[in-house]
Amino acid sequence: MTVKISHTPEVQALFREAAGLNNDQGSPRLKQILLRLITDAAKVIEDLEVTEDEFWIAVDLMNRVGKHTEFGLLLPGLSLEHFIDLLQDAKDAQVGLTGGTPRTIEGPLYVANAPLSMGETRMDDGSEDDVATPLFIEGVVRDTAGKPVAGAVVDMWQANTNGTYSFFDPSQSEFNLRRRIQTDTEGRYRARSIIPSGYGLDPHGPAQECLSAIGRHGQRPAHIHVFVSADGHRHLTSQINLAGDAYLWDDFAYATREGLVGEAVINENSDASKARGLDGRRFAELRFDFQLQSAVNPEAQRRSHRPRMGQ
Ligand code: MBD
Ligand code: FE
Repeated sequence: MTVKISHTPEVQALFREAAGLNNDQGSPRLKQILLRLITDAAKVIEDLEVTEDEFWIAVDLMNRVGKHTEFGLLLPGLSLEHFIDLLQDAKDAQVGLTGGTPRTIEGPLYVANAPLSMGETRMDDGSEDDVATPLFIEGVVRDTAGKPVAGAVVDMWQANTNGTYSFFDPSQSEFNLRRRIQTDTEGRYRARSIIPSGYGLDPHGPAQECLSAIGRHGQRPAHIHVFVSADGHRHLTSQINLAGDAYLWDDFAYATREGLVGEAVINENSDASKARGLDGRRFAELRFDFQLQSAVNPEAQRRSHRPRMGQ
């Protein structure tokens, strides 16, 4: 017989006290959330007969995840960042807010205030010219009626050929592979970049340690992140995930979605290469258009207030 005490009045009173409900200071919202978390954690411990050893091993893991700033990786790995998207999609559907490019997770590797260019830019610093395949990205930002949106800002960030991101990888130059591009009068944006490699969790870090303990990898397909914003339109957080990657539909963070797969088409024609300003070597082209919903209120034009680097 398992012993159950979490439902008793004494223990419920203890949890309410611990969540601050017996004082009139602090945040009622935080008290509400913490009371639920404490109560649900207690039920997990009780119902699954979590041992003292298991409890303290979990505490140690969480300390190490925090010390390595890997919560922003582990929680997407446990599907919760994607779940927040699914929940927002369901709320949108309920009020008839549909259409446009699907949202998908931001992930933890954005840096705000990347250089801003008009119409076109180059995203990479040239340091991988010997090893990277140049990638020409272009597309149009439209509204849900199909009308081009001029002056939209396409804020893109991606990994290099090692699958690492500037700032988080201090060996890369500042803002390498991070750019903001404002669409021209016809809603177009263009960027010269490189084909990114997929991202993998640090194999020796605590997030991967946790995933390995449940038989999972920590790999993402090659992808390019994007925020698209424009006056009067709903902010979009999304990604272009590259077709052909072995992890396209086996993404540890569950970010790939229908409508968010782009194809980097290889072109080996040396004249086309030269016309692109290259020396005749192979390159790739990726066409990706975005569609923005209208903003139902001014707040909808803005991205979430998540704390971010560089702002
Ligand atoms: C990434 O590059 C990423 O996009 C996500 C979602 C999680 C970890 C690394
Ligand atoms: Fe990423």
